[in-house]
Amino acid sequence: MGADTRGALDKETHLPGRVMDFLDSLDAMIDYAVCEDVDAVIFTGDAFHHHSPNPTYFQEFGERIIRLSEQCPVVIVVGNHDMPGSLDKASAVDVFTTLKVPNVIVGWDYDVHKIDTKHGRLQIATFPYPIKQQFLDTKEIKFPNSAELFQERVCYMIHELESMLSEDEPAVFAGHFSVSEAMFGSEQSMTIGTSADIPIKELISDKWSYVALGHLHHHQSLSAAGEVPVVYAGSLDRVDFSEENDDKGFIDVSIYDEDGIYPAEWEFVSVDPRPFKTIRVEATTSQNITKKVLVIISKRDLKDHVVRVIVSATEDNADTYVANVIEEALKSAGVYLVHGMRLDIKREQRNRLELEEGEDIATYSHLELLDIYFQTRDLEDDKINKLLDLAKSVMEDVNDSKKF
Ligand SMILES: [Mn+2]
Repeated sequence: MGADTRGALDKETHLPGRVMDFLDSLDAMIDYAVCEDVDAVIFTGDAFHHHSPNPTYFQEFGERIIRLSEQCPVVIVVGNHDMPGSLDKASAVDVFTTLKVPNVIVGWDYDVHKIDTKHGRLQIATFPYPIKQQFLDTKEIKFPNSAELFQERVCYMIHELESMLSEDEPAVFAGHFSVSEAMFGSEQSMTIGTSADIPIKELISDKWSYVALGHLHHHQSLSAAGEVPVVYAGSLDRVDFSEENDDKGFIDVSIYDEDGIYPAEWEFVSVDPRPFKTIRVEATTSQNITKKVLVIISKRDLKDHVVRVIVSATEDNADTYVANVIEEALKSAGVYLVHGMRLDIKREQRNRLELEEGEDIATYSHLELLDIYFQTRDLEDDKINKLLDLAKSVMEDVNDSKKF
């Protein structure tokens, strides 16, 4: 919650529309859990975007976790976004432990929790986001091979947990980290150089019935047929436009008892997330850009969508782009949120960064300057957009001054 705080405020909660979208997705999951009478729920981390969430976010999240805990035990693994900048401070979800909320277990430690469900004992190993400082001492962090050492120790810890399991009860691994073979999105740029990427083979073990992972936003299954399922549920809603084409939801896992062996089956359940749409208009040869964009808008179903508009123009026709007319048309089309409007002006190729005459460099934002620079490199629009999205994440990350 709180990764995207745009959108008109909700009349009841006064929370931004996009925050409400994430809560609606959470509600869809809880409704399903109650309706299907599930035995346990595992939340694989990053409940909040920041470790000190706005109290209203916390209230809304907390009410939902309590409702869920009335259905069944709830295990919450601590993700990097939930973690404070210092190991002796509390995480965003520790309050459930402090207040001893029945049926809610916060996975702050590398540990095996034995949980009694309606259908018997379930072992859940929790593996919060591994922090370098926990696995290496200050001397080791400076070693040239510190990344390998870190990875080795995290893998060792995974196998330690395996050795803590009872053979006669099913076991689920619930972790928050990257797997080397996985597909990354914008979340990758947030942890470059500080995260331990775990090879998939370290998680493939007969000891686990199921390996539930969090951290990566894109839902994906990583193991081969016949192996234990290793699955990222993915984020419960779209975090940004890099996830425009991803469906969003959660995983329904069934574990069977076959004479002391506990195989699992799983399925992805969509929460029917808020739809996103990028309207990309190549208008470098148009007489009237606004007219062209309006025609495109009129042909699309944009009702209740989060929309961004990216238009390419030239210096000659750029003045036919009228942003507020386009924005009005989007509103009339029932768009839920205009997430951004960008006019890319194709200029003659330049070999160095040049600003218009009389323009002061200080009036440009860092992102705008990067955009201008990328244009001079003659990169494809798609590539520029990806780079700008990544740059934005890095800048936000620096602004957050997060330690890891
Ligand atoms: Mn994470």
